[in-house]
Amino acid sequence: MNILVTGGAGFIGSNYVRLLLEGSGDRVVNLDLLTYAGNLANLAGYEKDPRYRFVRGDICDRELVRGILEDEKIEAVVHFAAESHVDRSVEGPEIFIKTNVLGTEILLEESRAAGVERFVMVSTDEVYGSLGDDGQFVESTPLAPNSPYAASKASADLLCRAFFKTFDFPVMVTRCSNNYGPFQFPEKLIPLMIANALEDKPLPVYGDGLNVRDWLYVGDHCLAVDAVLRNGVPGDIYNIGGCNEMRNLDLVRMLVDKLGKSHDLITFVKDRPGHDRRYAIDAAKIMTELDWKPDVDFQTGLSRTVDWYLENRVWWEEIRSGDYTSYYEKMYGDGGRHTSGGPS
Ligand code: NAD
Ligand code: TDX
Repeated sequence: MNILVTGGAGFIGSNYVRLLLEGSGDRVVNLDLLTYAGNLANLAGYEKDPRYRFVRGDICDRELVRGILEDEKIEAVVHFAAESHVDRSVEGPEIFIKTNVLGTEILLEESRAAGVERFVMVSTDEVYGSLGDDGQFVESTPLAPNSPYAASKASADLLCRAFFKTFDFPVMVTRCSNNYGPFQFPEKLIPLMIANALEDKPLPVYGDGLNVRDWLYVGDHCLAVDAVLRNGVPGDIYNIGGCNEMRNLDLVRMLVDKLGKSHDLITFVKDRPGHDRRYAIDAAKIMTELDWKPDVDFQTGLSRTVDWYLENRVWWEEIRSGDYTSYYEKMYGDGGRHTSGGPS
């Protein structure tokens, strides 16, 4: 198959491109703008693979998208490209609407015109909003996004529904829980805590630290997306989850222990506005219909991840010494989240 992967230089996208190049005979075109989150180092070594082509460009560039779809005779699209960080969407929602909503619409429209046969939209569990102490999101849970990021993903997710209902365009939507693993940008919880701990810097836990996330190893997410690409039913939605709920504070403590650091590094900071309390995914549908299940248990995945960040210090040190420094200062420095909260 000729597959267009968008956002293939990011965290999940690069893991997915690697899966395709190593585990299938497919041709892969990777369209990525290389924003702050895109990094060609994530796919170092694959540039020379004759089945792989990288194109630097914007999914909002209609002519470019059209050209790639035609020239490469693209049969399937797997759409990861997005602005992906909730905190950044609180600071500046506009780019989230442009990339996540308009970009998705352009890809859908051009893919339909080009006769693309399968389109996977990588959505997120955040479209469902927040849970209380009980319950899990199922595919029919009403969408109730709370952050600008989540609202932009929900809009894109619903555009996919509209393209299926209106045009019979063969799009499948996945809604996955929190990913972790190699190549995750160190603004997200797990890599941020690992990198800070390794540099003996404070570990900023938002609010009381009792918010719950369901963690899934990135390789398992990629296998789930691939199962949906190959065997998913057009028009269907697939929840993907790790069956692995953790409170943020417990997770941070676990990381501190794995790294042999002091718990005194843990610092409670001002909460994220609109912070969703709990996510939990019922992934029974993809497990029964597509025979997928998470393979990597959390302790194994977390140790693997910690080892990767230990062995690839240059990768994250370079990121943290660039533009990211000013982001970090803005978010966590004076005027940012330095005010202490903590469990009551
Ligand atoms: P990421 O931020 O690491 O990567 C996003 C990639 O998209 C980057 O390479 C970036 O350069 C590229 N990109 C951004 N704007 C672009 C544009 N206009 N045109 C082309 N490329 C552009 O994100 P991630 O964590 O790998 O997430 C990938 C996808 O998975 C996103 O759609 C996200 O919403 C979804 N998702 C992520 C998680 C998670 O836990 N990280 C969970 C569920 C769903
Ligand atoms: O410094 C921090 N301290 C902290 O307590 C950061 C960065 C996060 N947190 C908390 C907020 C969340 O409760 O940790 C939890 C996880 O935060 P993120 O890593 O920012 O992830 P989250 O907001 O849950 O969203 C992620 O999962 C769903 C991805 O970033 C999204 O792209 C995906 O859609």
